[in-house]
Amino acid sequence: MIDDVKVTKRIVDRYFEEFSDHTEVDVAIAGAGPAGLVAGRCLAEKGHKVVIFERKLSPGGGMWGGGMGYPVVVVQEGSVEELKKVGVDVSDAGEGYYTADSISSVANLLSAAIEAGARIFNMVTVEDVLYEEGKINGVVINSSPIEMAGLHVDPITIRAEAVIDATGHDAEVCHVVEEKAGELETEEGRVVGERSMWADLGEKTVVENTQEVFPGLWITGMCANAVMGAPRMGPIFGGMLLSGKKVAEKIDARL
Ligand code: 48F
Repeated sequence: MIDDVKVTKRIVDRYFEEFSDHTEVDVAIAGAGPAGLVAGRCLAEKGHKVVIFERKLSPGGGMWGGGMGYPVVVVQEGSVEELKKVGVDVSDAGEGYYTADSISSVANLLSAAIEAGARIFNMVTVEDVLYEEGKINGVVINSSPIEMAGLHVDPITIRAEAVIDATGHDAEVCHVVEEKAGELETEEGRVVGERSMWADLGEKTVVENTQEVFPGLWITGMCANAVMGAPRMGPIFGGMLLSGKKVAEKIDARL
């Protein structure tokens, strides 16, 4: 016989045990798009304790829908291995372009991050940072449904050695930091905002722009181009994957 209350208790007990275990981590990542997922997987593979907070119900960010809802993504030479190594079936479409099913791409990136040990909590929004003595030491989170309902409920705090802003086009964590903690350590000192589509340049700059922008705060993926005022690139994803890998390597070297 199935006891409904036992089902409830199993859910609550497991959730809070796992949540409590991730209140102090090596790396906290805001956003489970492709860049955040690759960063989380690579850091977990290197033995770091990683938590990823994703605002939406479904992690995966902007990768599910491919281009304009056609569920196919493009990756290019030099990044195709990043999809192959997590088990995505990639087709050579000629002239250095490769295609993959976008749903399979997200599913495999997600599964690989989880298997490596990165813990993803969905429906959690990063709304602020823990800022002590000149350094970002964690993230301040709230339940996304609370945020969406506009309820006046105080958030809670997670401590982390390093925080990654992987929130994509909106660069949400960086915006909070520039407003509340101080200038970013970039040439402009602030989030410049992304520029219009130019895939060739955007794909290069997204990797170059992957960096620490404030003590303890790192940027990856589309967020890196948004912060630095570089172009968007549409449904080509190689740069996102390489940026996630790069931020993981940089943080690993620091921790
Ligand atoms: O937007 P997203 O996929 O960012 P990305 O990993 O990849 C960008 C590409 O998808 C695409 C592109 C590529 O060529 O330009 O847009 O850089 O994923 C960002 C994730 O962060 C979540 C959001 O729901 C999405 O899943 N997110 C955004 N703000 C917050 C957040 C927040 N404050 N707290 C938690 N999650």
